[in-house]
Amino acid sequence: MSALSIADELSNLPSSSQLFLANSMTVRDFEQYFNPTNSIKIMGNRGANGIDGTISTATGMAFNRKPTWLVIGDLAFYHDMNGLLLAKQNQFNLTIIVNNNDGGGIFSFLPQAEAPYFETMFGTPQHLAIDKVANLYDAEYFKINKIDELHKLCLQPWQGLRIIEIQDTRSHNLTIHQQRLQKVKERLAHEN
Ligand SMILES: Cc1ncc(C[n+]2csc(CCOP(=O)(O)OP(=O)(O)O)c2C)c(N)n1
Repeated sequence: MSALSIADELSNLPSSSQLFLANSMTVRDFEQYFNPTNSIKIMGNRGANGIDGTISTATGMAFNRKPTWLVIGDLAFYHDMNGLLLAKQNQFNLTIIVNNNDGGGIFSFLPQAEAPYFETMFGTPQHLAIDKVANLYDAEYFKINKIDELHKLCLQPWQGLRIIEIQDTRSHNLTIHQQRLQKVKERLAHEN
């Protein structure tokens, strides 16, 4: 599975849903490829575009008890991990989809992706186990690798805090984006 299939699948969210988009690739992917079938509320933290405070802000969005989704990369997730405490304590209906590509996927799109120091300075993999984080905060945890599984989770009602981990690699993420862009270019060339 890939980040783009998350955007594709969440387009089926029911109209009562709310969606919070993390900075880095998530907000860009959804801006370019998200095409919701229902009218849903979408929020994000732009401004200085920090990856800090994301879980806390999404938890604030879930304060109204509506079914709320957060899509986030692994680094932004770790950065604000203790935001999960507030969601746990209040039993907000928050589902967090962590796109775990073990580091900052966005940097693979930049020229320095070829540099010898790339992993240490930009990739910054943390090798942390998200199921253990879910366990710490009593969140329901799912690790999924098929779009059908995400499809089912999107449609079924739930209570409380859920964490859905989708594992990817940064190189696969880059390839998927290049392929999707190529398809868009071909379609546009065909239509013009
Ligand atoms: C507080 C803060 N620190 C550092 C950065 C620089 N930065 C921008 S994107 C990014 C990587 C984010 O990685 P991840 O959350 O896993 O998302 P992905 O790039 O894989 O989509 C970093 C470190 C930032 N924007 N904000």
